[in-house]
Amino acid sequence: MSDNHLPTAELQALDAAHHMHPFTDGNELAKKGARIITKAKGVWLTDSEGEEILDAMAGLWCVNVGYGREELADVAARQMKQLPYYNTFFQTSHVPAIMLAKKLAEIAPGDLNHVFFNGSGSDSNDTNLRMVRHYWELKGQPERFNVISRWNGYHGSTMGGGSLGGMKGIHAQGGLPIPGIHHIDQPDWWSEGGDLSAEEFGLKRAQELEAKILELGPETVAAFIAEPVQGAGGVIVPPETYWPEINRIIEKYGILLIVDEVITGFGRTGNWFGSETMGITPDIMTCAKGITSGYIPLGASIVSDEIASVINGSEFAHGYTYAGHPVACAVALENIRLLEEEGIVEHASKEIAPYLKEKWEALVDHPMVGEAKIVGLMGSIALTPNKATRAKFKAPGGTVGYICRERCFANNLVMRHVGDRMIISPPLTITKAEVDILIERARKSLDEALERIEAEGLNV
Ligand code: PXG
Repeated sequence: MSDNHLPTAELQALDAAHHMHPFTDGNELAKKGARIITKAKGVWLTDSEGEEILDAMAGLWCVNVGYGREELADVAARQMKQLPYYNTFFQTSHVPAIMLAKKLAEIAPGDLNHVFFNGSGSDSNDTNLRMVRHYWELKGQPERFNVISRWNGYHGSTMGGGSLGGMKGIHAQGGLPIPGIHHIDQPDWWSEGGDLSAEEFGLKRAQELEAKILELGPETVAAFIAEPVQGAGGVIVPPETYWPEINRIIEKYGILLIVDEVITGFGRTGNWFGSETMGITPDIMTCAKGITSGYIPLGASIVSDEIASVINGSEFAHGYTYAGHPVACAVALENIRLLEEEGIVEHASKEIAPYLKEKWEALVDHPMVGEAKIVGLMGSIALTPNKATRAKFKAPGGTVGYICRERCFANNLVMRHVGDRMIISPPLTITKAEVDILIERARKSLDEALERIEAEGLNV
């Protein structure tokens, strides 16, 4: 808002003194000083030094309509003046929650017609976990307690979300996973596919679901949860054989499918939802991030007619103070209006995605880039010292990715690393000219990273 702030060094010192950052080594950051973002417009961030940075991550995969949309600010201000807060507990409701629930029911696929609002993706998945278990209790099958998810999936960092996720670093802290959560391997052909073709591997990894169901006992399994395309895990696009086989297994054993659309929802993969792109039929869909383009926190569990009819039959002892917050719902409605009326989802999928795909996939000609994957506007490249063997670097996983990310940052491009994969997920409003800048900066950063790792002998 204001350019009139303390000097960067002072802000960094205050940040280090008082601000604890998520997923960050605080002492390391304190030594280095955080990069401080002060404003943003479109796909461009400005930092406290006045540098302009191309945000190829849309914040944290969320700013789908781009930064600086005044319509969203205006609607928030209007709603705050009219009704800044009211709850949806104890038989009350309000207009923004009602209208957003109706809208979500309209745009969500299949018979997902009912919305339980939450505050974020993590707590939406906690809701989902409790809801599927309670659903089976109400159906007279309380022994259906187990939920299956995947290693290297990400479903948040609350006790439930962190347990459902398959991030070993999260599980290592604080006694996770909680009981009744079981993980199967991910469909990451590049890292784990060995000598199998991608198709064979996709099938094999999907069949792990069946093996796990049989191991646990089919009558004890409540649900399977997965992202259509793993995001935080490194933009892992599953082989084409994967989801059809998962569909077959879900149907065969009659378990519920929770599709975590926190990243893939609201246009990210070329359709409104990743479930459409991947051909899957969720019983529950987890939404957050792009639902408001990140302008204000909101999460939603969008559930099927069948689940709602069972859950609504008695009191579900669950809910958050800010569930369906009127300001967040009003912003979400306006955000969806922009996505629809300005044809942002369609433009991104028809105009930008093919253009970006061509340029992104061409990065495989870089000596350090193995595979390049992209679906809609989420993409990844795998860094490797040997493309033919899909080798990993001898340096600990993530060392080379981190160097590459640092080069990107120095070149005013936000491109993240997950281990030794580099990932992008730009605002859906990115233009072709901005795609060109993204790719040019990515190449330059890759070249500089390669130079550095060669100098340090890390390129093996
Ligand atoms: N599900 C998925 C698929 C997500 O990507 C969550 C749930 C949790 O949402 P909240 O709103 O509680 O954060 C996420 C969030 C990363 C990164 O490093 C990814 C997320 C969050 C923070 C960092 O890529 N995804």
